[in-house]
Amino acid sequence: VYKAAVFDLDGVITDTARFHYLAWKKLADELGVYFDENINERLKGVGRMESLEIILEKSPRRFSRDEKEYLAEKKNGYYKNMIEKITQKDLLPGVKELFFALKGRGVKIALASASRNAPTVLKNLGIAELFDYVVDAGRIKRCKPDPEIFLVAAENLGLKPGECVGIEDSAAGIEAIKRAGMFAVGIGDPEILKNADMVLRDLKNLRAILKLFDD
Ligand code: B16
Ligand code: MG
Repeated sequence: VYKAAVFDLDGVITDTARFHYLAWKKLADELGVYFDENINERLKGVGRMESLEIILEKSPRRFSRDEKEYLAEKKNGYYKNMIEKITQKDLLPGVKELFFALKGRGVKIALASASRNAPTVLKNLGIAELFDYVVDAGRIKRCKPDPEIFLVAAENLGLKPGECVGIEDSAAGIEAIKRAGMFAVGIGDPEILKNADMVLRDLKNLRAILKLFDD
């Protein structure tokens, strides 16, 4: 029986992917580098620097380490301005209900987001205090699909990975959960999330998830 739910943030709890996209798009336009929603798909669940590398693939110019750091910082500034406006209304459907149902069952809740801005987003969503543990993305060395972030979450909850359910919207995230040895719930397109143990369109289907913790 599972004792904890380890959530991804972007695309599961709230749709910050849209803000990441708009912030990267602004930077890419300034650089005159082509960027679209398709390329953006590859950025999901991937860290800030790794995302920048993907965007710069389309540039004929080479950038130094310092320039890249400057550009990543610039994008982060745009992103931070955007997430300032996040409120409770930006919670995806079913999230709040699921959290309260999990709490009621004594199930632990953790966050495994690659975003260094995750604590600000949780605070603005009004759900920060519902988490038993939030992984500090700045301390994670290897990004998803590496299992590190999920393993750190389990360890800090004092649980074995096999006692945890991971919930993710990206293919890289599902791979990370599976490699960590957790049960993987995919949220979104079953085609993209085919390696998940269970796929749901969204979190509105509370019963399907809660069943994992009741058996
Ligand atoms: P930041 P997740 C990820 O969040 C995003 O999916 C990804 O697009 C972003 O680049 C990454 O966080 C880093 O975010 O620049 O705020 O540190 O899906 O792991 O919750
Ligand atoms: Mg995500």
